[in-house]
Amino acid sequence: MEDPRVRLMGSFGIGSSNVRCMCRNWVEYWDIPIRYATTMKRIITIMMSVLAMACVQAQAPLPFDVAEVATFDEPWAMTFLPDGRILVTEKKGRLAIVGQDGQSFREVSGLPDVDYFGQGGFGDVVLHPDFESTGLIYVSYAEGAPGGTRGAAVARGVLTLAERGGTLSDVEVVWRQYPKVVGYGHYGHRIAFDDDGYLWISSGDRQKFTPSQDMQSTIGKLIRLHDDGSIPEDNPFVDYFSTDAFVDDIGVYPEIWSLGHRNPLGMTFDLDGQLWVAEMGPAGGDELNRIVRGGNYGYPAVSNGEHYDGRDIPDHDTNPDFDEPILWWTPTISPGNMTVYSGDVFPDWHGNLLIAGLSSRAIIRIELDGEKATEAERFPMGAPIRSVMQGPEGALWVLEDESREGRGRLLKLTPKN
Ligand SMILES: [Ca+2]
Repeated sequence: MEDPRVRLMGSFGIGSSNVRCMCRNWVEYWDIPIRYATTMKRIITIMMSVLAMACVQAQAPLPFDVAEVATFDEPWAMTFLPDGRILVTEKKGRLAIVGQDGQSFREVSGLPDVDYFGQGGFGDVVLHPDFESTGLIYVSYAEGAPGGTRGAAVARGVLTLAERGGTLSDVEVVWRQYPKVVGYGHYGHRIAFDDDGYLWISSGDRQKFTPSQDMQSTIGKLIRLHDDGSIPEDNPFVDYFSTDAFVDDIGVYPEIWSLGHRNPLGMTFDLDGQLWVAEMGPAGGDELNRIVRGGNYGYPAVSNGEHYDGRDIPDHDTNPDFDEPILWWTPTISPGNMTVYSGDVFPDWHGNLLIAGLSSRAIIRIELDGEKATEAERFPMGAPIRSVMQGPEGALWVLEDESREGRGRLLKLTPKN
């Protein structure tokens, strides 16, 4: 979707002569008695000036310089190594290492096989919180299974860096989405660690709708685990079998932290440790959710969007049993990922959320105030944005996702002087 504010400007024009001209036309068209016309004209001129100013602001030049660093084939995610180099995943299954100058391009071998098709393939990459002592990295990917079924999986392995690249060894799968289903969409599979070292995984609804409300499935959920994949005893649903007569005590529900998610692709903790998730809505209704323990975010029972075939989905405000999004978007922004900005290079953005926008082809800046969130700014980038991350010095690093052309650039954003 294009930025609606840019559309506004296109339809109204911003020059003062346009404003005057339109006012005259309106007055003539509506045949307003002449004694009101001057006042009306003044009011409308003021209104149009305010609108024009807003439009000018929306069209203001980007507050950062954009430098192209490297080019990748369908890049999906990135993370920074302690030595400053960047790990970049490509959906077809490659894990690349590249210097911040775009040079010294290397590959990591020993990765799990990925099931590349549709939205599936290689996904996220994050370092273990104690990477420097453990060497562990975590990767997510789509995994094939008998019968043409698929599911998201998260594996970890020890990354050994060498002159000519890197090797992943001692690879073990720490989580698998359950159950595996047919289809190629909505894996989710964003990975994050919190300050206490818990492993968080977002699990998409696999375009299957109702499993998001099914406690015997990890589809459409947020998952919280120990770093080795074991289940924390204080997860909200570990004793769920005692509250539901139809489930036994060997289900997958102990992994679940929250439910009713659709395709959560953005997941990050703010500077106060609060977890936020940005997820793709259906036709309309993309969401920014503030995650609470055991929360139910309503999909597919409620959504501020509708089904793609036009069928209605009741809006969130029709059912207070579900947790409402803090922000939602129609037209959609299509969040690719989300990060919190903690650097000093863009001081005004400290503590803000930044969302990579795919269909919106933009970076969206969100200001937080406790439990509230406000869209503060939207930076048009001219391409679908898959990922935005903060680098070690506080600059922003961006991955484009021009999957149709089979290429996507790695960009570095620094403040304009
Ligand atoms: Ca709706």
